[in-house]
Amino acid sequence: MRTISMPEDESDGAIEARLAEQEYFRPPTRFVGQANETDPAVYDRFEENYPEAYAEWADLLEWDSRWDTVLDDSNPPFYEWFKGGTLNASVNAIDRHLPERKDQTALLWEGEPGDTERIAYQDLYRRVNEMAAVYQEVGVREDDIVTLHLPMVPALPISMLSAARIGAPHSAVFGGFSAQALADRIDDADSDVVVTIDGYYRRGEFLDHKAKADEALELAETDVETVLLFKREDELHPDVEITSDDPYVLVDEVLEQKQGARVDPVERDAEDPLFLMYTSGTTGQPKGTQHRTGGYLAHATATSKYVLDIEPEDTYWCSADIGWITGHSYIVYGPLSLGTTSVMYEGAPDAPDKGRIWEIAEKYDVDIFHTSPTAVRMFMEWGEEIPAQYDFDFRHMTTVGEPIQPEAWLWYYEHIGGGDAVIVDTWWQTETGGHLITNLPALKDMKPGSAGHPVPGIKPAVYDDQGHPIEKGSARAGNLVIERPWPGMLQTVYGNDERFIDEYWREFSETDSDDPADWVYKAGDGAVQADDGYFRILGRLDDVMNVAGHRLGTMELESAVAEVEAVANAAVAGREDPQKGTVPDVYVTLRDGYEESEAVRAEIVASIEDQIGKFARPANVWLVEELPQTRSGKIMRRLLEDISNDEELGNTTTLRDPSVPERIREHIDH
Ligand code: 6R9
Repeated sequence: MRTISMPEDESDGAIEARLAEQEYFRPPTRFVGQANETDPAVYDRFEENYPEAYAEWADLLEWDSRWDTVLDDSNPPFYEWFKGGTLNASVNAIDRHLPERKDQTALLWEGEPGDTERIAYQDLYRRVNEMAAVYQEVGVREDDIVTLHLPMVPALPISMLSAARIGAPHSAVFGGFSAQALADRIDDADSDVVVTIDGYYRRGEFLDHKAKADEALELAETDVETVLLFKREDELHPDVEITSDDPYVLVDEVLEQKQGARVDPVERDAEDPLFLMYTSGTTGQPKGTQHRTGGYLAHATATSKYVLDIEPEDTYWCSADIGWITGHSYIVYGPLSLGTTSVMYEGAPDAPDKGRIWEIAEKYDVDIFHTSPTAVRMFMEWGEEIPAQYDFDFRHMTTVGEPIQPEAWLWYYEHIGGGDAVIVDTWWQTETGGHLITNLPALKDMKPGSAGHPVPGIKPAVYDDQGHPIEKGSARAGNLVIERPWPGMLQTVYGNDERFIDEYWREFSETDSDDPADWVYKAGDGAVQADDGYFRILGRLDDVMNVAGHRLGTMELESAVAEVEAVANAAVAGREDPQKGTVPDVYVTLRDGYEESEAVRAEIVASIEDQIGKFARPANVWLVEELPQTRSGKIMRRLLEDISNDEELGNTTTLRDPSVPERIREHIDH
């Protein structure tokens, strides 16, 4: 792993000296004194009493009827959690807080232009009930899947919670995804109701968002019956048009008839799905990660309480987008189930200037701050003078989504945390629902660069490629696996149990066994476990890239490139990037009769933007004469990665023509 280069000034030396002499950092006393989990026995309790101890997590929720069995593992890997229990997620996030905190702010939303909304629990209750009535009005019934394509506006959590209220699983598609990506997800889920908005603000510009839904309706095979359209402002944006034969319904018009409506929450079985979240895998087609209601909500809520240390009185801000899993678990479901105040920000961190994040932190007196290493590296590049101009004081800070280099960690600790906030580095995945490897912050020392210890009851291990466990402290890296089930785990890949088994279980499990001990979950990440038990996560081992904390499949990118007429063959390699972690480099050979040109390059970039979204734009498009292929015709991406990262070439002996990589290197060098 490449490290970040620090600016050439005094702090450079100081930070390095500190890292060299100090491997662990004790959690600040002021934090420990008030933490939600201070009993070191919690680890042993969960270990000795697995899986029953997870009842403690479920007990943080309000159940309509209590479960009979904490874990039914009779049919691995189709585990069932809190079997026999029933509950409703919107009741847990809203209704149950009303007696005590109806006037407390639930969502504190800040628009990019500076408009704000404070939504108290009582307001959220009203708006979620009314929106649930809108869903019912347009014919959404229990178990129908509702697709949400919304930016960071209150309509997004409201649409999620109201779907949950009537037992309709939501499938939120990140707002930055293209029309094609939206259409693919609508089709895979066979979802005939879509929720969108006319537009939103990004760096001062109003982006027409409805245009993507228009196009997705054309592209999708599914006959979408209704598109519920929110408005970003009081009036529909003048550039946005609706014609009478569209399936569009203005949400506000229906809401007007539904004022004061109350919709009884549907009692959901703990195992009924709460939502789908599509994520990239090793094939071109994204997978619909299916999450259950009870286990997921228990996991998100308990980790929000014990890892993020959220109290109802706190103002908590996670700067992720709700369209990804981090926002689902740690902006919406976890924090609201605890009855806290959760901040949402619509726009870019540098709009109108690079102080925006800290200005919001100061304005709302944020206590707990949650962001990605990519953001930390960006803040670091912008300079510590910027946060220094604002008056904010975090008690707790989180990182998520990618490995954080010790230098970036230390900068975050000193310049954002002021040296007296605790930091948790949280490792988990869309599939895991909630944190799996991260410290309970009052109980374990911080170790920059390491995610830390497993969450109580979680059993991770590192295996070599043959499936043999690698001893901790051996300094050998291997495959990160989880050896037994946990409450927040995905139920399956939507509509495709086979793929669920193939992608996550087959490699390290005995798949014909009914004994859960023979089933091991493969995370797809590389990891090392040190002598002290701390896990360090190294990044993806499979064909998945982590670009600025966003997951992208190499195959997805390659199929987008292959759509371009001029392209004969395409391969995508990850290039390490000091800010985004990894960026995609595209290598392409052209079909006979096509010449290398800027136009072809532009077409390739445009195709990626159309098929996936602008956030997936490649760093480079290299048009080359030949790709490194084995004698059997397999493209060796690994070698391209060596070229992209200017590293020594790995083994080239299996190549049909071993001189190809060097020729590519020469070609792109000038
Ligand atoms: C929550 C989320 C999952 C992948 C995961 C890994 C990487 C996440 C990390 C981390 C190192 C951490 N990842 N957290 N790597 N340290 N603390 O990000 O979900 O979008 O599904 O990505 O992100 O590679 O496999 P998702």
